[in-house]
Amino acid sequence: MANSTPNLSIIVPLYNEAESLPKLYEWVERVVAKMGISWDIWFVNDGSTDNSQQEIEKLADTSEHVRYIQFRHNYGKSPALYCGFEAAEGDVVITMDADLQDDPEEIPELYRMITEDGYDLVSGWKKHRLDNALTKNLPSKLYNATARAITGLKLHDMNCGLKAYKKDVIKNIEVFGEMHRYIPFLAKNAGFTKIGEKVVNHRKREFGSSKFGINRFVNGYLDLLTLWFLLKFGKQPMHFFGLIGSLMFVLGVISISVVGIQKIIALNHHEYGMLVADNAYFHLSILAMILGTLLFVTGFLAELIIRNSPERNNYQIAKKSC
Ligand SMILES: Nc1nc2c(ncn2[C@@H]2O[C@H](COP(=O)(O)OP(=O)(O)O)[C@@H](O)[C@H]2O)c(=O)[nH]1
Ligand SMILES: [Mg+2]
Repeated sequence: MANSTPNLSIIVPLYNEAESLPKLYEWVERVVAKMGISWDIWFVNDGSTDNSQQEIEKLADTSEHVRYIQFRHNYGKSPALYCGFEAAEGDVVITMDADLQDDPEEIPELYRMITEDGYDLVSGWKKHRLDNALTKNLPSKLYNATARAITGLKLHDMNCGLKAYKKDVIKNIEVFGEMHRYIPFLAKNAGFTKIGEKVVNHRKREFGSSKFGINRFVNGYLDLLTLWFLLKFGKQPMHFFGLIGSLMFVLGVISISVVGIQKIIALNHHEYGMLVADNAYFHLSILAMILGTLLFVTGFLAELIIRNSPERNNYQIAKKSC
């Protein structure tokens, strides 16, 4: 099997989940063995400081299905997925959390939805979530509502760790920073449109504790804004900065002209009262002109950066004749 492409690759990013790993592997193996397909499982150990690596190597010694990547230190879930996606060769790829909150019993149906129903990506939906209501479930609902509005994807649980992909998808997206929360959006932007959802069973955490606190939502929102901005103006920053920069500048010129004309008229009438420098509009006009110029220059610099980016001519090509 080592040389041929497996039908299924499972990727498990993990950080300090030693207690869960043996049970997780045993359960996954039990479920996948019944499917009669070739498969492997990639544990991406993100610099765990507990016994996770020993547990993984123990599993690798006894099973031909187990592969692993060990980071020297903790980089985050997105880098772990990035490396998993690079390494995995399965025609279908399933990602799942290591903490046994994702139910391995979901694997066959997720696999079937990709291979038979033709989905590019199926995202799990933890409809009955067994986490703390106040710190997890409520913020998650708000967050997903915003994500739906911004991304246009009708998913209820964008950040669910349990997802299935066609190989093409994972080989054509680049997960970086903390963008693992928006993989469906990255896939959509890469041109993969058949994105579905499956209600999945959610289990209570058996061992250890959650690694993501409330700050994930703050970072999550900021990342969402970045993504939206990149998608809308990433390739043409001048369309954004240039437009508001020019508008502000023109507004500044108009209002400073009005201030000047008013002053000339006043002088003609021999009214020497207010100095131009005492007129609030004078300062606002100058501010608008300076800000307008800065925004315009920012847009121009951004355009120059893009023109020099090695990514500038990266296009998603679905098919090409020889
Ligand atoms: N690669 C990597 N995985 C992580 C990190 N933090 C958490 N994880 C894994 O991501 C999955 C979900 O994390 P968890 O703490 O259970 O989040 P929760 O289920 O949303 O509370 C688990 O498999 C964790 O081991 C990290 O820093 N790097
Ligand atoms: Mg969890």
